[in-house]
Amino acid sequence: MEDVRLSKSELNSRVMAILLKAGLSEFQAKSVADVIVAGEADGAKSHGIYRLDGVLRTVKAGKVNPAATAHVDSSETSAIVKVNAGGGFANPAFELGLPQLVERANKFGIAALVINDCTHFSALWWEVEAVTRHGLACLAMCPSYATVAPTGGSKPLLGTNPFAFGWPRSEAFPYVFDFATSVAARGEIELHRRAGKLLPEGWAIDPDGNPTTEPEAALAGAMLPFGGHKGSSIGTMIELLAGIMIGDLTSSEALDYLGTTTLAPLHGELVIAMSPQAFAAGRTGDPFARAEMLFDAIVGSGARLPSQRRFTARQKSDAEGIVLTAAETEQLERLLDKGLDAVA
Ligand code: NDP
Ligand code: PYC
Repeated sequence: MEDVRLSKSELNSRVMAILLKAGLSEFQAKSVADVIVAGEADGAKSHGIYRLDGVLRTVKAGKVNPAATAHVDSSETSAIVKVNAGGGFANPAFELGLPQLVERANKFGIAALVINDCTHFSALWWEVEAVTRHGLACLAMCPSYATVAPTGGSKPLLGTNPFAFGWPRSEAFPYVFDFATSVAARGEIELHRRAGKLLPEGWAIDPDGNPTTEPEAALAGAMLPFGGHKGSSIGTMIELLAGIMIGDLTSSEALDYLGTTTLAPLHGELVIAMSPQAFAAGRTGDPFARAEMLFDAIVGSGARLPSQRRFTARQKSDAEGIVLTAAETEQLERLLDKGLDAVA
């Protein structure tokens, strides 16, 4: 079998068909398919179609409700918009809460979207980019399951806890960064394992706490936070804000509930939207114009803006389609043919 080139909408139809066959409702399947296809189109392989097996495994294990209907769970006047995902995926719950988050951020200058009881497996740039499309700056974060040892420790107590930020730009793609607070996303370790490649030094420790470059030993041991004690502290902050503060599970509790790291974790998510105009009101200068000067200076210094690689990949996918390897096409065919029987 050879490489196959598909348009975004063709890939979306295939992914939708797989999710519907696996028992997801239209409501759940549409948002999940959109974020997976966006990951693939943006060259964000660790959160593209590779995640489908995990989604199906989580459905099969009964650890996500594939037919959940999310509902808004907060008063109409609060700056905190709460959406309960009902044990379903975070993505449809985010879509449900987004209009209210935008409306409250415009009204109060700042607002938060709290998503509770959701299964979250996807990249967070999806959420922050959606908020920036409304002229708002955005922070998003969530716990994961405990696979990261705090700096100096040998036991996995923190999640890979992704952290993303977006700033709107009217004439360009938004400024967006989005990263795991571990040295790499766990999906990267699994991709190294599948490719038979050693990990870079400094990514992980084995179950005895010794440094390792073996993906298997890293999966059994712990990953390390990025930037030593700094990443360790940011990962801990995410446990506090997007776990404990919103009354949801920490990464340790999520792992206890799941009992394995081979499924997608159930916990909460926090998305904060801010209006730069409201914050800068009464001060000199347009915040958007000033931001552009900063971005120009960064690029002018020889650096690149985060997410530019991804946006370039998106433009290429939009123009030329998405190329799937023979193994990836076989994966999609297997999942469509066998449904939940295709996964352990
Ligand atoms: P990466 O290290 O791949 O990228 C981190 C960010 O840094 C990206 O915005 C990237 O932009 C940017 N970047 C990379 N190199 C440069 C550079 N030289 N100059 C400027 N910017 C740069 O991310 P991770 O592997 O840590 O995370 C990957 C994904 O995994 C994220 O989307 C995250 O949300 C997701 N994730 C999700 C989890 C969950 O529980 N749902 C858990 C953990 C991670 P670019 O993409 O353009 O290279
Ligand atoms: O890549 O670390 C990761 C991850 C965990 C849960 C979803 N993605």
